Amino acid sequence: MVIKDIDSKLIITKFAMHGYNVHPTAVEILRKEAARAGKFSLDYVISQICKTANGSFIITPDDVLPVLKTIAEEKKERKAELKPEPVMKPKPELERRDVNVLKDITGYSGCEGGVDDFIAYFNSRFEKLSKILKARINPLPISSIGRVKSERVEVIGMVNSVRESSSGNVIVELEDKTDRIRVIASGKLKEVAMELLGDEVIGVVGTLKGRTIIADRIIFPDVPINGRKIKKDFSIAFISDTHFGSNTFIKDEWETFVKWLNGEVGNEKMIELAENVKYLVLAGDVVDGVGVYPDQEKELTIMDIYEQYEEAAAQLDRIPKHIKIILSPGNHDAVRQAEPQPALPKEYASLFSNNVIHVGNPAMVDIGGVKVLMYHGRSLDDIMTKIPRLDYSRPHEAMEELLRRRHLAPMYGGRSPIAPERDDYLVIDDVPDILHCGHVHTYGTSFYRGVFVVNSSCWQSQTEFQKKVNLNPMPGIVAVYTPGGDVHKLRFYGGA
Ligand code: D5M
Ligand code: FE
Ligand code: ZN
Repeated sequence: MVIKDIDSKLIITKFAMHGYNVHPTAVEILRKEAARAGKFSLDYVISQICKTANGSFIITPDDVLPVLKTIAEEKKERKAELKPEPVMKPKPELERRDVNVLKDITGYSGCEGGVDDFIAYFNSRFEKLSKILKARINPLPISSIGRVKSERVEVIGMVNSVRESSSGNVIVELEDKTDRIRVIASGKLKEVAMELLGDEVIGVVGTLKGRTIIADRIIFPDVPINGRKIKKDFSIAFISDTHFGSNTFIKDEWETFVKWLNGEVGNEKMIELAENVKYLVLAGDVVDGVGVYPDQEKELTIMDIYEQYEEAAAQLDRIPKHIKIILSPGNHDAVRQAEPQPALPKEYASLFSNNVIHVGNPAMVDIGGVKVLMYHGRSLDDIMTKIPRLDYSRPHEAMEELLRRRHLAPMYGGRSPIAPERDDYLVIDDVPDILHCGHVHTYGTSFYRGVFVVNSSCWQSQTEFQKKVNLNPMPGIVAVYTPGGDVHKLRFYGGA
C-alpha cells in the first residue's frame, strides 16, 4: 500500500489499470518525486493524474507536473491547518463514577484520507509498535546494516511482503523509515514467517549474509507474560451482535436473557449470578442496519434505521438500571465503516436510557477498575483467512493473534477498512485486562498471558447470506466473568 522505492514497472502498470499509457519522462518524474517525498500513496497520485488527463492517450510530464504541484500545495495547506495531536483523555460527558473511557476516537477523528494522513498513520503504527519491541531487542536501522562489522544483527521492520522461495524457505521483506531488507526464514521459523501479515511490525534477530538476514528469531511485540492481577467481586456480562431489526433475531432467547438479568428465570445459582452482574458490554452490530449487504431488506423486520435503534433502546431499557451498559458500534451500525469508528451519533444515542454509555470501536474502558478493550472484530475475518490453522469455531485464538501483534487490525488492505488517523488508535499500547470482540458470530474464551479473551457470539441465527458463505453461527451465548474468578458460559439458544 505504501511505497518507498517505486519502480517504473509499477507506475506503468498502475496507469495501464486506469487505461492510460505513460511517457518514460513522466515515469521518471514520478519515481523521483516518490524518492524525495518518502512514503506516499502512489494510487492517490495516479488517480488524481488520470482524473485530470481527460482525452490524452498518453500521460506526459504536462499531465503529471500540475497534479504534483496541486498535491504539494494541498499538503502545505493541511500542515498549516493541522490541529495538535489528539489528547487521549475521556470526554467529560462520558465519564461515570465507575466507568471511565480511557481511549476512544469519538470526537477526535482528524483524518481526511489524504496522502499526508497515510504517511502519518503508518509512521504512528511503526513508532508505537517499535517502541514496544525495543523493550526486548536493540535494533539497528535497516540502512546501517550493510555497514556493520558484526554478523549478528537485530532489526525492527514493517512486513512488506512474504513469499516462499523456490528452495522452500520463506522470504520476508522488511521495511523501516530508512530502507528495506530481505529476511530468510528456514526450518521451524518458516511456519511463523508464513503467518506474518502485511504491514505488521516485528523484530528479527539473525545473521547477516550480504544484504540478507538469515533469521533465527522472529519477535512479536506481544503482551507481557505476567499481566496485571486483578480480583473483583462483581461480574461483567459480555454480548455482541444483537442485530435488532433482523428477521433472524432470536427473540425468544433474548427474552430469556432479559428475564434472567431481572432475576425472573433460572435456578438459585443462576439468579445469584444475575444479581452479581454490574456491567453489560455490547461490542457492536447493535442493529442489523440498512443496505449493509445486497438484498438485506428481504431479511429485515424493521426497515428503518431510526426505528431499529428505537427497538434496540427499548430492549436494552428492559435491563435493570443498576447494570451499566457499555455499547460500541460495529459494521452494521450507523457510523462510518472505517475503523476506528466513533460512537453512535447523538440522533441515535439519545434514544437509549441513562445507564447506556456510548463509546467508539475500538474503545478502552475502565470498568470498575478493570481495563476492557472492546473491539467489534472485523479484522478477525482477515486473520482467519490468512492463517489456515485458525477457525471460526475458535474465535478466541484469532483474538490472541491480535494481542501477540499488539494491533487490532494488523493487516492493512484486507476486508477491514482502516481510516488513516494521525495516531494509530488500533495499536494495543496499553495492555487490557480483558479483550472483548464479536463480529464473527461464534463464541470462545481463553486466557492469554493473563488477559481474558472473549468473543461473545450473537443474537441472530444463520442468515441466508451466511448460509451462502458457509458461516455457522453459535447464537445466544453470553459470557459472564468475575475478574480474577470464574468464567460462566450461559447458553440461551435452545433453552436457558
Ligand atoms: O458479520 C458476521 C460474519 O459474517 C462475519 O464473520 C463476517 C461474515 N461476513 C460478512 N460479510 C461477509 C462477506 N461479504 N463475505 C464473507 N463473509 C462475510 P456481520 O458483520 O454480522 O455481517
Ligand atoms: Fe454481526
Ligand atoms: Zn459485524
